[in-house]
Amino acid sequence: MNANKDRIILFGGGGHAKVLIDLILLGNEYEIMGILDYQLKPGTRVLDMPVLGDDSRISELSVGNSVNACIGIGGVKDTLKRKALFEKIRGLGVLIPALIHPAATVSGSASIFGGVQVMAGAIIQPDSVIQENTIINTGAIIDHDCSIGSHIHVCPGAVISGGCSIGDGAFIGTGASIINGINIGKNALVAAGSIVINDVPDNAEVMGAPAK
Ligand code: JB2
Repeated sequence: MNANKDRIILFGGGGHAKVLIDLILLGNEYEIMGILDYQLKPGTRVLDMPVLGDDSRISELSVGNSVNACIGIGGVKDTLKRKALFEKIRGLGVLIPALIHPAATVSGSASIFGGVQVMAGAIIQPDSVIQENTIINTGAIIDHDCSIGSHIHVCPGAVISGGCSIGDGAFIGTGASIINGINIGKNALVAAGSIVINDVPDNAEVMGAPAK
C-alpha cells in the first residue's frame, strides 16, 4: 500500500461499485483497501480489488488505520438502503468523504457535502448545494442555485435546471428533465425520461411528459 494516500473501503461490489473504483483510481487520492459485500466470496476480486468479507469486518479493518468508507451500492428506485448504510457506517466513526470524478465539472461556488458521489461528465453549476450521501450520476446536470438534499440519486443524464430544490431521499430517473424553479418533495420518484414542469409533492411518483 502507498503510505502517502488515505485508505478507503467500498461497501458493495456490484455495478455502482465498479464506477466508483474507476473514479477512485483516476482521482489518485485514495488507496483502495478492498470491498465489503455479504454476497461476494471473500478472496474474489472486482476490477482487481479484493473482496474482504462482509460489513462486520469494518471495525477490525479500521483499528489502527485511518480508513475512509465509500457507499458502493446504487439503490435503483430505493434510496433508503443507501441512507441506512451511510448512517450505520458514520455511527462507527468512519469518515465517508465526497468523491468527485476528475472528469466532472464542479463550480468553485458549489457546496458538496460528505459522501456525495459525482460521476464522470456530471456538471454542477454555481451556488448549488449537494447535501450528504447524494449521487450525481454519470453525465447528470445540476444547474445554478439548486438545493439538492441528502441521500438522493440523480441518475445518468438527468437535467436539473437552475433554482430547483430536491428533497431528501428523492430518486430522479435516467434522462429526466426538470425545468427551472421546480420543487421536488422528499422521497419522491421521478421516472426515467420524464419532463417535470410542475412541483412534485413528498413521496409522490410521477412519469411522462409532462410528468404526472
Ligand atoms: O448493506 C450492504 C449491502 N447491500 C447490498 N452492505 C454491503 N457491504 N454490500 C451490500 N450489498 C451488495 O451490493 C450486494 O451484495 C451486491 O453485490 C451489491 C449491489 O450490486 P448491484 O450490481 O446489484 O447493484 P448496484 O447498486 O451496485 O448498482 C445498481 O445501481 C447503479 C446506480 C445497478 O442497477 C447499476 O446498473 C446502477 N448504475
